[in-house]
Amino acid sequence: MFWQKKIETMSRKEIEKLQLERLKWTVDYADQNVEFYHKKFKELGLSADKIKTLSDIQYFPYTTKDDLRDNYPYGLRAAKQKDIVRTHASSGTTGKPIVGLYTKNDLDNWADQVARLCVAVGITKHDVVQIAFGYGLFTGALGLHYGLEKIGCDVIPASSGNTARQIMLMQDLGVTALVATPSYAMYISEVAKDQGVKLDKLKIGLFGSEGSTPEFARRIEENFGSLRATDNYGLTELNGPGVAGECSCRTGLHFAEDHFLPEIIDSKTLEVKPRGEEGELVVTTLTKEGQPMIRYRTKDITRISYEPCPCGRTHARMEKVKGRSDDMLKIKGVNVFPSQIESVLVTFPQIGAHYQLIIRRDDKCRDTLEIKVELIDGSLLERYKELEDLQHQIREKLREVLRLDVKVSLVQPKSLERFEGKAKRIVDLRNA
Ligand code: DLL
Repeated sequence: MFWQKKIETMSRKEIEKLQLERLKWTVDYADQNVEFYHKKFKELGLSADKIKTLSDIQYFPYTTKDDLRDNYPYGLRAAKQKDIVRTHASSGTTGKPIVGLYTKNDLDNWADQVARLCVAVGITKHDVVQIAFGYGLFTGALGLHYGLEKIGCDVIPASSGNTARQIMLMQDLGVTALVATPSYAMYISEVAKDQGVKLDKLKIGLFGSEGSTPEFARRIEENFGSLRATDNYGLTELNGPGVAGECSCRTGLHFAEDHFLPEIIDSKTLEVKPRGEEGELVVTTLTKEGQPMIRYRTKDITRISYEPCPCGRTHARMEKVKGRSDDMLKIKGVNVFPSQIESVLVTFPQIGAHYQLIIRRDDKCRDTLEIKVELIDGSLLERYKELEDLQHQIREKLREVLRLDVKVSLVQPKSLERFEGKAKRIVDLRNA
């Protein structure tokens, strides 16, 4: 089943022709409308008419999350403010988010990109789909919502949390597909299992926004019974979900190549890697009007295959994301940067500068974060009331900044490991 069969099954030659046209348009549009790009291109003597083939994009400079942050909120906006019809945002290291800006055309294209990947895994207008992503600035919920609505599904905007109610709705409303992060889907499935509730009407899981191994996905499937877990990928900087998604073959995520031009680079040398090699995904938008991105460095590690897929789709397939080249953590769907944690910890004079972040997966398969931090005065460990108060204050402040509940453990002075080179503060015990 296809959403836009003609586009999804174009020959490689046709795809590349379309990409080249759109690439020239995007570069020219960014040059004309975004001072940030205009300045950079001018310095390097670059312009759209220098682009003769797709690989000429490699001469253009990268765009990074820092560029978005430094130009927050509107420095990379290309459309006029009166033409922006939606703004989303995702958290960043400094507390300032990065924003996603959409024109009416962007929203239409976005809904098509999402509809396409949902249809590719078998969603039809007869499906009843529960969205268990948090509605708000996050792109996940509204992104999936409008794509699914465009297909004609019955969309239930349940939002995240209140797991007992999620399960009740699924039973009562005959839900056939679930949108969630893989970890939340796992949690829902465990609770349902504990309650002895059978959710066997559920046939498709549209999971994304964080990585999950195929083994993890299989466990979700076992718990639910009849559900097939599928993976889709995207980021706020590139609309949100809809950049790539699995088809029913589940042998990679088809990249929406008519809207996005992918490259794989070496994160250290910044050189473009040969086709098929693993590296950091870099993406140039091809149709985006609100905030076009030229060679955006996603920091996500993957590889891209141009081999034909048995499903008949010709768009390249991206391997499941292996990890990030930077150290952003994603806990219960929330992006957490170590530097955000550090910025909170340093405001407490009672604690030292050394800390450790321990990530575990609890028995309900949710990721948890423990922050170990050293006390300046070890005798506080014997003064329980004071110790508890301090722990509570730190936790509250972290909750405010991260919007996440974390465990704080105050430990003896000088008890944490020291490093001579780069500190390794993250201890990931999820696969231990
Ligand atoms: O997570 C967009 C999204 C929402 C995608 C819902 C799919 C479903 P951000 O919050 O900006 O946007 O986070 C983007 O999350 O750079 C990846 O590191 C990670 N990520 C997103 N999808 C996947 C996935 C949304 N399927 C960052 N597998 C990205 C692994 C993913 N990582």
